[in-house]
Amino acid sequence: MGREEVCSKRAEAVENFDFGGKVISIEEYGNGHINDTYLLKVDTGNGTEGKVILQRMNHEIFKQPIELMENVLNVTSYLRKKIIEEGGDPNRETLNVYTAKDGKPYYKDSIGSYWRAYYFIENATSYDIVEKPEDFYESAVAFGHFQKLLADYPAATLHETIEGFHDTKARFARFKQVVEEDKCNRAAEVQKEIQFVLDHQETAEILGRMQAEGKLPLRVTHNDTKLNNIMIDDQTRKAICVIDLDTVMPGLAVNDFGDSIRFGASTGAEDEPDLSKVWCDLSLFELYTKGFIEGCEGRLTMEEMKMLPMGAKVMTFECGMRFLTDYLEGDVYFKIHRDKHNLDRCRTQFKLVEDMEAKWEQMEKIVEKYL
Ligand code: ADP
Ligand code: GN1
Ligand code: MG
Repeated sequence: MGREEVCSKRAEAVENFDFGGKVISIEEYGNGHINDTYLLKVDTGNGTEGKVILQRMNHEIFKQPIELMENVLNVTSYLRKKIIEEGGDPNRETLNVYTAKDGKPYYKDSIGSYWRAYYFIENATSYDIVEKPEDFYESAVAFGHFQKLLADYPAATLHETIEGFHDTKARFARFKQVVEEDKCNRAAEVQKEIQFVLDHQETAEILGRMQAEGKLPLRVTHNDTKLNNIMIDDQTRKAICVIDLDTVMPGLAVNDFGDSIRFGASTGAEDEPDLSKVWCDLSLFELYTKGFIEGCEGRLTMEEMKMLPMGAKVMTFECGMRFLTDYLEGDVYFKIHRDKHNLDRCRTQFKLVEDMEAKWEQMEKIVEKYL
């Protein structure tokens, strides 16, 4: 879609919601890789300016946006009740969806794109890198707590918004197929990275096998627990709200733990081109471990806790493999902002996997301290 068409469809979407005043500005917002996110400023007429998050959902990736919004509404209204029971503020501690003028929790524009809007969470920030270790700890408590709040949620009623999202074994098989096809003739230059994936078949299979053997339970999980999917209060520095609920589905707790580690315990950005800056910081790993186990409030089994380091390694490996798959396919999934962006991202993830392998015993010892 061209820029003009985007603007016109966005304007159409804005017209079809009531944000309580006149929309006075629209800007692109955030660093998500999937949806198109905009910040709207609204003149509410009483001298105050309101803000709204408007998103064009990625229909290529989320094939059933209506089902997805059903999940989001069901999960957020469930969370709302739990948050009230705990004496919290449901307007800040969970996402709140705007209803479109036609009464639906989304708007479908005239070319079939789906738009949704969230109440803006004021005085809070989503971070792309750990600025203060305490923030990372707080995010761990919040992601653990999120899972605890949803522990009794009727999981069977959730739609699977992306099939096999963390089925690492299936992603491994698909990776091999993509290498085989090599549509964009990029495989020759990334032989080292391809070999890295092929050497890690066991990493791709272990968690799925343990789940099938009943050693790891399926729970309602977030499945995309990177630091920028949590809002941290600017004053209290508490992680107040888990956002980006598009992938809330039954999954493994160790994967929620692991995805946070791969993003937040890295000493470098996810797309850092200089790999000498990228390591797995064990003090951050420890802080997150402590916070996550606390946040889950005794819900994790002993086996799950023991497998936390494996969750970190598997999620990091899987994400690297996904970036490499996308690079080989011509950058069709993740948004990129420069040439070889997905390749840079893939390399940071594999560097982290190697570093975790080198630090494996230390990671296990850290987890043991909190069992
Ligand atoms: P994506 O799926 O593309 O990652 P997100 O839903 O995570 O999209 O949104 C992208 C960014 O927009 C977030 O990282 C955050 O900075 C901001 N954001 C999203 N929802 C809200 C909200 N309700 N209030 C304030 N900021 C938000
Ligand atoms: C995507 O939507 P966002 O930017 O929070 C992706 C995650 C990846 C992540 C890598 C639906 O997350 O799975 O781990 O990029 N989300 C989806 O940064 O594929
Ligand atoms: Mg996000």
